[in-house]
Amino acid sequence: MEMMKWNEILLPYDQVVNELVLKFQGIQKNYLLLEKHSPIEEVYGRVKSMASILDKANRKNIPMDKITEKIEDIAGIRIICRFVEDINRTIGIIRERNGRDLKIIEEEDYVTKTKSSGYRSYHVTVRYPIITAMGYTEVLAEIQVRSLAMNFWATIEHSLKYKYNGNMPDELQKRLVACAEAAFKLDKEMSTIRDEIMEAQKVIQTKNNLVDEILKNIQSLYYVAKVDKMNQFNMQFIELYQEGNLEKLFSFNKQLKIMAELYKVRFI
Ligand code: 0O2
Repeated sequence: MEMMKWNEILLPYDQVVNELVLKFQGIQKNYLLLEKHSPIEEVYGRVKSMASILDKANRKNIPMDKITEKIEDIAGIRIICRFVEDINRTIGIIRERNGRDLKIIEEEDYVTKTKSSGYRSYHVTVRYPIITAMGYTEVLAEIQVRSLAMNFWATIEHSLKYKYNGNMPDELQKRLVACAEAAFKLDKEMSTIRDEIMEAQKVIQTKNNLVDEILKNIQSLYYVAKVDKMNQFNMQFIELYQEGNLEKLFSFNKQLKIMAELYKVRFI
C-alpha cells in the first residue's frame, strides 16, 4: 500500500477522534458548570500509529484490505473516571448516544472479567459517521472507560510490554498482576470515601464558579462605577479570596449585584 493511501485512510480517524473527544469533554464541562459530580474526569484520544496498525494486522493475520474493517481501535478514545462507580454512569452516557450520533457495535467488560494480564477497563466499539473532505464515511472507534487507578496500571504495564516486546519475564508478569490487584483494592477503598471526596470537589467547584462570577461582575462595573470605589472592591475581593470563606464571598457578590442595579448594569 502506497504512502499516500495511508494518509487518506487515516484522515477520517483523526477527525473522529477530535469530534468524540470534544463531545465527551463538553459533557464533563456541563457537569462542572452545574456544580455536579462529573463521572468523566478526563478524556483524550489518539489515532493508532501506522507501525502499531501493521503490528496488529500481522499478529492477527489481517489482510491489508481488511484493516479498517477488522482493526477496531484505529481511532481510540480514553475516558478516565475518578471512581469505579462512574464507569457505569459513563457507559450509560455512551449508550444514550446509540442510534443518535453513533452506533454501538460491541461492548467488552474487562472491569468485571479481568484479563489474565491484570488489565481492567470497559471497551465500547462504535461505528461513527463522519463527513470529511473526501465525503461521507463511517469508521470504527474504540472507547475505553476506566478508573484513574486502572489507567495508572495500564499505562505502566503497556510501556513494559513494549520494552519486552511480548517476552516479559514471568516474575515481572506476576508482580504486575499483584499490582493490578492493589490498584483494584485502591479503587474499592476510594469508593468507601466517595461521598466525602465528592463533597470536597463540589465545594471547590462552587468556589471556582463564584470567583469567576465575581470577577466578571467587577469587570462590568469598572465601566460605570467610580475608580476609587472599584479599587476598594478589588482590595476587598482579594482579602475575601485569601480568607476563603464561601459565605462572605457570596454576600460580597450580592453587594456587587446591588451596585449593578444602581448603575443599571446587566450582570450574569
Ligand atoms: P495501543 O493502541 O498501543 O493501546 P485481544 O486480542 O482481545 O487481546 P484486541 O483485539 O487488540 O486484543 O482488543 P482489545 O482487547 O479490545 O484491546 C485493545 C486495546 O485495549 C489495546 O490496544 C490496549 O490499549 C488495551 N489493552 C487490552 N489488553 C491490555 C493489557 O493487557 N494491557 C494494557 N496495558 N492494555 C491492554 P493495543 O492494540 O495494545 O494498542
